Amino acid sequence: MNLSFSDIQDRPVAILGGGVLGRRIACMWAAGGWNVNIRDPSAEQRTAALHYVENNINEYPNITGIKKRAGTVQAFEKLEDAVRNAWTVIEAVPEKLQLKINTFAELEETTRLDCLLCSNSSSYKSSEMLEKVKPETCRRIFNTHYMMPPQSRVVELMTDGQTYPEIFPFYVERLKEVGFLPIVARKESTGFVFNRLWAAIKRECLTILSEGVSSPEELDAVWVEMYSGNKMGPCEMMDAVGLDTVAFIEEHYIQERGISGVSTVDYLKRDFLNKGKLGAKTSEGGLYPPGRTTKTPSEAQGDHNNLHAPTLYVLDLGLNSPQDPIHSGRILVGSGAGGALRTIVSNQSLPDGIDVSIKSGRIYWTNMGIPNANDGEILSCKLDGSDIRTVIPKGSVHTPKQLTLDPAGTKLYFCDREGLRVMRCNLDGSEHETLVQNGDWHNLTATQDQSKWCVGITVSQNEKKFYWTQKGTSKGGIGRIFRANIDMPVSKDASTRDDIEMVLDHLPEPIDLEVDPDTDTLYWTDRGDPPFGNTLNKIELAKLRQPISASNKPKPQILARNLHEAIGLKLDHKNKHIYITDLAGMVYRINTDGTDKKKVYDTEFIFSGINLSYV
Ligand SMILES: *[C@@H]1O[C@H](CO)[C@@H](O)[C@H](O)[C@H]1NC(C)=O
Ligand SMILES: *[C@@H]1O[C@H](CO)[C@@H](O)[C@H](O)[C@H]1NC(C)=O
Ligand SMILES: *[C@@H]1O[C@H](CO)[C@@H](O)[C@H](O)[C@H]1NC(C)=O
Ligand SMILES: *[C@@H]1O[C@H](CO)[C@@H](O)[C@H](O)[C@H]1NC(C)=O
Ligand SMILES: CC(=O)N[C@H]1CO[C@H](CO)[C@@H](O)[C@@H]1O
Repeated sequence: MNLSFSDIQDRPVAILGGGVLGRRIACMWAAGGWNVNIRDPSAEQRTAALHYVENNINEYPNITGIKKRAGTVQAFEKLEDAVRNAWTVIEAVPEKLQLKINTFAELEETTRLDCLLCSNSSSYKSSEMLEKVKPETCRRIFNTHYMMPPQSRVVELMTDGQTYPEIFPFYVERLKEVGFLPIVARKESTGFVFNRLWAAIKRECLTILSEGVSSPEELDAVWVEMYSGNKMGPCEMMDAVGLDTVAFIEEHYIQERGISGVSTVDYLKRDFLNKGKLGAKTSEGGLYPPGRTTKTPSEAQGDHNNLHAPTLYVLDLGLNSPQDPIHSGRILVGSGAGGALRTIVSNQSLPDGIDVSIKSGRIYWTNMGIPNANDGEILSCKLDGSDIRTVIPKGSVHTPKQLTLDPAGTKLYFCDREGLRVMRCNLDGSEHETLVQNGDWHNLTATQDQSKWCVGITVSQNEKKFYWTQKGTSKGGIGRIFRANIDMPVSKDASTRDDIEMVLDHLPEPIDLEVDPDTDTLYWTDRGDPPFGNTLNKIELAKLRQPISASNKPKPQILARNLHEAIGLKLDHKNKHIYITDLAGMVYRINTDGTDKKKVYDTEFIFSGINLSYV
């Protein structure tokens, strides 16, 4: 079927029945910009419907958030007058099957051939109303079951078994445009979606009452406490709780009642548990894809949301402190779901890179110190911020930047910007060694050459390599990413090693890096100028293992734009999110595929590094 907006945009929506629901449906469509024809045989109902619209239509946009120039609403006695030129007819006549059958026969005669014919019936499938219509007409008939707009805006759509499938996405769009929340039943089903769910709830309530287990008052009190205002549906809730637990609980009912587990436990095992999909606690997801139950502050949050949100550790450079911008850096602890940011360490001198090891129970970070002085240091503390210890003392590192634990959790790798080098050491600072040396930092000319400044670092255990950025001048377009082997080549040192490969060049200004071993992908932030800078980028490592030539230059993919001096990034493997910090005091979260960029924190801080844990 050929569906196009331009064919319908000047045609009315027709509603058969101007009762309590019919007039609300009319008001929704009209407030959404459509001209609406109501048909009701009763003159009194017609007057009442129009009066309702007149009194209420201006309030609809406040509730739906849809601000459009309202269409007109007219009421007709004769069906033919109301539907003649309509692009859709919504039948809301009394719930008597024979009446519905006759209505569709009449609509076949009176509507245009492309008019979409909808039944509001909730107790009959539209396939039961097709007795008197031709086969072609059956293909443009379907159910649209409205709840109670404008407060309850759900509309359930369902095929009559023969409906053209392309009608559904088209109709869903039209419904969304006027503020409805459409859902489509994928096949015919008595009770659609909501009423089946509701039936199960009613069934269990009655069973509880019939067994004398509880009273209506207590049952309702528990429901109100658990669900009213709890912005979480039962499917999200099951994911949050864990599908293994849900199956375990249902198993008890199966044993005790002798009921079948085919569509509950067997279904969960076959489609989810056997595939490692245990819900929000696994990176495989559950009923929903991973990350779904972890919400950002702008989203409605229920009691069971965010059970699997990561704990975030972010560094504030402290530059906004009027008293002492150089010694006011801090470590803040927050959550992937937003909320309070707690300071656990303060008075640091320009902290830049952070890593957390739950295994060793400590946080490690770099303090750059005064950028042109040889006074950087690396410190560690317990997870609560206490017991601050020196890992690398002042004088042994010039201006340390991003810092990362290797995946085994035994070595700290870090870049030293004005020190022109990449270094590593054990967690207690022992075996401190230089891995890459780009020049002599004692030489002022050399140390001011920004193309030699090492900034971001990540370890790729699978490849036995580490990657680092050399950002180049500010917004200079001469940023590069390099890699070298974790093991130093025999009889070489940091200045003479011959295994260094440049894998990407001419980047705006790349900063922090992270390798995802699961997807063999390299991610990095870039604080250069748009369109390619101030972005989050990724590239498949496989592309960097092929021979690179002028004609075969690997091209990064931009996942997020419009950051404000992007610095830190951190992959959340469990939720399949990436967190990004920037100097404008923002923490953003996006999906690993680049969709759904959301703000988690919007602060007055100046953020550099970030790390996370699941505690
Ligand atoms: C549409 O369906 C609802 C739910 O079954 C029902 O309450 C309502 O009366 C129907 N609409 C109209 C206008 O008849
Ligand atoms: C709804 O919005 C209209 C137009 O902006 C305004 O005049 C009216 O006061 C609002 N009503 C309520 C209840 O906020
Ligand atoms: C941080 O420094 C300020 C000013 O020097 C001082 O008042 C404060 O006690 C220090 N805080 C900590 C936790 O050391
Ligand atoms: C300092 O570094 C510059 C640039 O790398 C070099 O040309 C110069 O020879 C160096 N000076 C000394 C004294 O080594
Ligand atoms: C850079 C990085 O990923 N560092 C660490 C962040 O925290 C997690 C969880 O504690 C560690 O596994 C990472 O190595």
